[in-house]
Amino acid sequence: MSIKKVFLSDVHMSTWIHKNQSNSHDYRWLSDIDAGEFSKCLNYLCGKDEYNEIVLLGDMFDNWVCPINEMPPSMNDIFEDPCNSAVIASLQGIAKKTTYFTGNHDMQVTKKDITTLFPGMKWGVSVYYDNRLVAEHGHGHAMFNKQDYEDDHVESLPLGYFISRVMATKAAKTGSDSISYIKHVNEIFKFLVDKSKIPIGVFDAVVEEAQLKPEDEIFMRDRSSIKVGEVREKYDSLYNNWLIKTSPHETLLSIIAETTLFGGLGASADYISKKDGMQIVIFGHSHIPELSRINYNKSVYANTGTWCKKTFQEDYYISKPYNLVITEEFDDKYIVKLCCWESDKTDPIFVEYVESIDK
Ligand SMILES: [Mn+2]
Repeated sequence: MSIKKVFLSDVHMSTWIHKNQSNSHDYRWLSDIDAGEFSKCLNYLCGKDEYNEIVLLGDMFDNWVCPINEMPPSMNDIFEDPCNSAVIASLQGIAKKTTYFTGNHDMQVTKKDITTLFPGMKWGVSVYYDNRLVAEHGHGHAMFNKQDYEDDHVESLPLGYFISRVMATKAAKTGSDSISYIKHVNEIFKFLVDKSKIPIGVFDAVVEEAQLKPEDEIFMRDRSSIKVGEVREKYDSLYNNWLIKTSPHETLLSIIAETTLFGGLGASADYISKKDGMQIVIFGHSHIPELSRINYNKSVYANTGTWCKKTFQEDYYISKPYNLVITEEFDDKYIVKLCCWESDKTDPIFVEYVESIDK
């Protein structure tokens, strides 16, 4: 007998405020087709008793991807939007064997929200531990996306929140993909000598791409607003804050985590594995499904990828979105599988890569 666990993340259920206006493109990351496939996958997992536990690893909901000139939706607006009702019903069906962890795009979701919406679902506190397996969304290792309680930033929101708002503004205007900020981080990281300028350099690049000006206003949930130029000033010291609070090494890793260079978020997985003796490290967040060896080949890093086809980073590892990570625990070993969902198949969970690791 083995214990099978399923790890899923980055579904990004949202709303489309402009949907009744002809001058706006659909800026949501999760399309209606993606949502339909995710719902079908959950229903499949619900009917299979062999999957003992389901771990939702963050960014299930999303109130970050919203143009700056709109007041962002409340979580209730997202819960009640008919475009999410099928997925929510499917999640209710598997609630009793499921734990919910927040990511960055759903950091405003509360324990009360989840236990009310999904009776029986467990609320996970920041990190999932099971012996020497650790799983978390991963944004806590990334410079632009870790929640910041200490500094006088806006509503404890990280810089990544404003990057998402700016990219959504571009997406609403032009209909083009909104996750291309990774290209800017890659470029700026490679060529900039003064690393402390990276956060503002990336923010400036996305602001320019969205054709915004410093005096443009970003509408917030509490009906206040903040100017693009003010955001730039408030987060100017982000890099130096990381240096003060962590170490030069962790600061460097937190930038690498925002890129696709040097292993991206996998470099943080390698660091955790070595530091804490973890055999399996599972992250989401990057939208890059991955299964690789870390810690001198002694440990495994898996990434749960995404269910949003249009944000899928297809240059890496596997060629399809709709990803799942499945772990199977035996007395003496773990098997970790990186999978894709293909609804037209007899067994719709298609195993792309497998790693086996002795306990
Ligand atoms: Mn994320």
